[in-house]
Amino acid sequence: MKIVDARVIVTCPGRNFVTLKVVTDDGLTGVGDATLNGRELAVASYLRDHVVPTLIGRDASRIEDTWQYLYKGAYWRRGPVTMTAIAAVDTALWDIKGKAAGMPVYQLLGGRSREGVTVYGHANAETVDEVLVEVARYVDLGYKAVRVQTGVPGLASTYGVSGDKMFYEPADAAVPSENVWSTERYLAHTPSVFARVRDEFGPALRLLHDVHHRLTPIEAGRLGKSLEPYALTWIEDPTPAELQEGLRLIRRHTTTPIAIGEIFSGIWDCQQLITEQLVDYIRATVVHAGGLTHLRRIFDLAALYQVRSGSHGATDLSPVCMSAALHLDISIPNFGLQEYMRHTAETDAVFPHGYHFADGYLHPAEEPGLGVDIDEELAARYPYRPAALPVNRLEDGTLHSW
Ligand code: EZ4
Ligand code: CO
Repeated sequence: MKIVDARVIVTCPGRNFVTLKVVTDDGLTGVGDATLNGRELAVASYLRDHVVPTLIGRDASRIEDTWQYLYKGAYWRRGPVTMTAIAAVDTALWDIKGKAAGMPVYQLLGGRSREGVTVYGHANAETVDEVLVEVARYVDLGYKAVRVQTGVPGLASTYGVSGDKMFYEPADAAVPSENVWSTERYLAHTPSVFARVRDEFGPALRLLHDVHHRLTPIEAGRLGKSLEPYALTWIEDPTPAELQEGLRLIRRHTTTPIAIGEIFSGIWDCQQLITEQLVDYIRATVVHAGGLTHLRRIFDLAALYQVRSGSHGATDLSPVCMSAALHLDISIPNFGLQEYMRHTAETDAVFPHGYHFADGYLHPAEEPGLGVDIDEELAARYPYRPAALPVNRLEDGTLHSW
């Protein structure tokens, strides 16, 4: 089963996506997501110029060996561009493996460990009154878990809060737009949001909140402590995590669970977070953390330390990534939650897929492989448009962590 072709497809059906499509000599095809939000063309070039030439003629059945070849063979290890490119190849090869075996990929990963993949949606609005309406919309759709974000009084705009509620897109301008941040205003406001939401929806609804890396560890400890009465399932990215030991300080001050990892590219970004039990959920995902092969390695390590998965699933992760993530989610023993931001109808049309949402759960496709494809003709109608994530400044103009 030799690889005879590998195409890098860049398309923008409402937002940019990069996809790798691998073709074998016996006519099988596999797809892998290679989208790195705001840095898409760097990965497209990495694949086209440096990876594709090494794939032609390679045995498509050798998934692990190909992973090691691309990781060790490049000399330059890790990093989001490299790991996203490796992820695309790895995902496409798993897709091909499933098709060759005549099984959905989750069967090759050990079969089902649960009936469905519990997902959470994003309720966001400027005010608390408005966000209650958004939470209710998700509850009416059957969601068991909802992430809640509001604007902060006194701040003009806040990352994670947008006009379009179901199809939120943070990469909103070719040159980054700018938000202003105040930790003081945010910490004063946020507990009142969750007091209202918990009071309105009762104890069973799982509530989450994303801090988007805005706080220092001691500030995050204070936030977690102030949210304890409202029993959140997690606070996400309370602080940037390059300094893994920094999470110890948060742990000393709060029992609010912590989820980190949407920007991680591999196991070396989180091995201390996991082995010291400094987080409760690891949010790495297929496309940015080296594909199914490497993400499974991270989740296996996490299982030893009672850390669950909570994979990133925003709109910049294509339906190809979501399809792959669901096969892992349904099979691993330590699944926690899966983020699920809905894609637009244009995106869904470019990426026909077999997964579906019902009553708060996503269900992976049952056909052989990952159960997702890219319509290349349709994709060609949507040329790339530069779009970057916003930056964040403090009120005095200091560049701040987003
Ligand atoms: O900022 O996907 O939890 N979800 C998030 C997302 C991320 C974007 C970055 O590309 O934080 O909105
Ligand atoms: Co996040």
